[in-house]
Amino acid sequence: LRQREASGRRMGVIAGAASRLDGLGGRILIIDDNERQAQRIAAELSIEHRPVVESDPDKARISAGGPVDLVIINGAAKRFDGLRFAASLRSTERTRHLPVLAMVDPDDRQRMVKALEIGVNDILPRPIDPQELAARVKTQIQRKRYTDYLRNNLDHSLELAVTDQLTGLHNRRYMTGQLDSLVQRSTLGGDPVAALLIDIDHFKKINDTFGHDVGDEVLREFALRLASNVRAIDLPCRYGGEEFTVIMPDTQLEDAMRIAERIRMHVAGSPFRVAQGRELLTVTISIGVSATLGEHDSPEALLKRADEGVYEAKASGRNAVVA
Ligand code: GH3
Ligand code: MG
Ligand code: MG
Ligand code: MG
Repeated sequence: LRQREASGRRMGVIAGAASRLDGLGGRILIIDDNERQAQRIAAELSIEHRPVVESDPDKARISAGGPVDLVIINGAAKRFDGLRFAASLRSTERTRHLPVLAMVDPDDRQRMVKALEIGVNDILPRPIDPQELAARVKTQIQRKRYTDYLRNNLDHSLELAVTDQLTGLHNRRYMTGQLDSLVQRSTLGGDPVAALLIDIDHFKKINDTFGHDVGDEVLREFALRLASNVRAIDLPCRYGGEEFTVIMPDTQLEDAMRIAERIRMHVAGSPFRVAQGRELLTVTISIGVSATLGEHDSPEALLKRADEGVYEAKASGRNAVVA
């Protein structure tokens, strides 16, 4: 059964990819100052695609920044330099990944070579043969769909790798990487890095009394309050379970203490509304604070001192900040 499930999931992935690849009609931007030629190409393409014609390069640039799947450009336009325009699409972030087909006269070897040097995706030899046009356009759009799909998936998995799914804060792995480089910079003579380690008080009791789902709600609400009470340069993270960290670049211990105290009050000061508003819970936290001490300090030692602060805060009766 497990094997069937696994292969079912694989099928799902493939079907998902395929469904993104079918419906190959694309938005095609034709950039050509030869209006008759442009309209002829547009008419050919309009059976399967949505072509738009621009004869003015400034307007074409604006259109290219919008939702476009493919650019067809006259490489031998009269009123502007088509190949230069194609090169500028390549050097602009927004249009870098757009496939470009350049219409070139096959006898014009020089222009042909230049087009390929610029990195156009394919050449459309003139005069344009409708079947060849359809085939080359289809190939480019198919590739575009697939690379878009891969790029979206990559972005998604990169985000998953650095984000805690329950709270949306940074996760421990991301925090550790950032902390390593910040501490290294500070030991080389940079400003101190401060760390807060925050542990929710008697969290087990919240789970035991109201259930794990309410516990999760408390974690999410806490994360919101945490994120809105630190500065833009600080990194709030879920360290694990009901423990959180805030990494504070360029921060002295005293400033970190003040921010920790502000967070503590914003948590203890107003109750958490959970379970669709049916419960109001007073939540408190214990915070340990530390800051780097010079050239021999390390991320591990920094976090250990913050952890000792948490331990003392708990021992002193909780709902406290200790450096
Ligand atoms: P203390 O004041 O000493 O910190 O007491 P505590 O109950 O908060 O400490 P303890 O470490 O004993 O309990 C932490 C609990 O957090 C235990 C664990 O089941 C719960 N927990 C960890 N991760 C999650 C989570 O993602 N969701 C929920 N709902 N509970 C979690
Ligand atoms: Mg704990
Ligand atoms: Mg504990
Ligand atoms: Mg706790």
